[in-house]
Amino acid sequence: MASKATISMLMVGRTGSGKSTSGNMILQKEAFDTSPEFCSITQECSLQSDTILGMIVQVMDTPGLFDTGKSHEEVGLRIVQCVINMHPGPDVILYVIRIGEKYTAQDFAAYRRFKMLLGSSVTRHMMVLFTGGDKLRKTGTTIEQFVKHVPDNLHTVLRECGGECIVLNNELTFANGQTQVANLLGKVQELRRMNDYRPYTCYSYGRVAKTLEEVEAVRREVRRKLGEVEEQEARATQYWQEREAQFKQMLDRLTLTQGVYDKRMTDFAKQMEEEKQKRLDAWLLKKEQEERALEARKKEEERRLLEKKREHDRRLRWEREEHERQIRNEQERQRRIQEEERKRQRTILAAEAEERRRSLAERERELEREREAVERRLAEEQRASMQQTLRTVVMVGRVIFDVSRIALRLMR
Ligand SMILES: Nc1nc2c(ncn2[C@@H]2O[C@H](COP(=O)(O)OP(=O)(O)OP(=O)(O)O)[C@@H](O)[C@H]2O)c(=O)[nH]1
Ligand SMILES: [Mg+2]
Repeated sequence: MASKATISMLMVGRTGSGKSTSGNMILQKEAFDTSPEFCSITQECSLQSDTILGMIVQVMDTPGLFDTGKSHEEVGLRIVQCVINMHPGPDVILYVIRIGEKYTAQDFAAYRRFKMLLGSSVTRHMMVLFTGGDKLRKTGTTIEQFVKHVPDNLHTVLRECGGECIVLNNELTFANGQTQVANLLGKVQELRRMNDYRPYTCYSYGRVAKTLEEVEAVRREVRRKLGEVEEQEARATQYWQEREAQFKQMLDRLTLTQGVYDKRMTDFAKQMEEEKQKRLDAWLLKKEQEERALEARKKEEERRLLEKKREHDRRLRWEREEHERQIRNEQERQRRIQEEERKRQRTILAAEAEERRRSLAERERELEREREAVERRLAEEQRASMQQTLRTVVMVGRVIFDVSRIALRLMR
């Protein structure tokens, strides 16, 4: 669902009705090119936006509705593409009608074609926007008084578009027109609220046509729908003409007076018009029901797809969690293996250290033994040398003694 703070509007209506000028008034700037009176200027759809009264307002301007030099199919295709380009769709479609210009049968036919192209449910998002509010002011007429005197077909349009309408005086400056823009935005917001803030979505044409084949598919659908409307209108006209001819024949046969004939003719024409309208209404109602059914089917399909997607997401989430759990388990297992490996390494190192310590102690003991053996040998050698010295001293003493004794003897 689009943001409540963003409003997207689609302007449609006959050439010169004031779509671009109204778009400029709404956006409070010269966003779109406007045309001099009765000259078709807007050839392509164009989207402009700005922040107005704290809301982001997007306005899509369109070429004149089925009344320019272009073929109905071309204009229809452009409008349909405009709508599908406004993904997810416009919140409101402003059907612009100029006050002071006759609302003709062609205008009504164009409105019906538009409805047929986009589906009858489009009227739930449509509002009539009357331009030329300055004319009402000049004549001192209120919009309610004006609406009372519009032709029947325009009454039908107003009824189908919810009975609410908006008036703009585009002769005002942007600054002076702020109040009427605020009023317009208020009514648009009210309509959005009634539609639960859901924009109009063009189910029949699917997503935005990008490739030539997709554009061609949209064109075919537009052609088919326009063909249906034209066929229906032709059938209605033919039926009416036949009935009129029958009636004329009947009247001829009855040879009624001119006055009675005229009155009956007028009544009959009115009756025929009503009947034609009724048949068209019934046909449109049937189409509307078909559209609704199609829309409901599409919604159901969307809901099913959404459900499937949710299910898929749930499964993915579960699989991801499962995968993460497995990763965690694997990490835990690795950690344990590493821990055990570290322990094993520590035990091996400790055993090696103990072994080395033992061999060092052994070596120390050996050295100690060797040292003691050396000391013993040294001590023995020392003793032997001392004994030798003593023997030598004794011998020398004896020699001295013997010499002394000999010397004494000699002296005696
Ligand atoms: N007096 C008066 N003139 C208006 C008003 N709104 C629009 N116009 C005039 O109507 C003429 C046509 O207006 P545009 O906005 O170009 O009409 P359009 O519907 O965009 O026409 P296309 O682009 O040809 O389809 C311009 O000269 C406008 O000045 C209004 O409220 N009052
Ligand atoms: Mg224009």
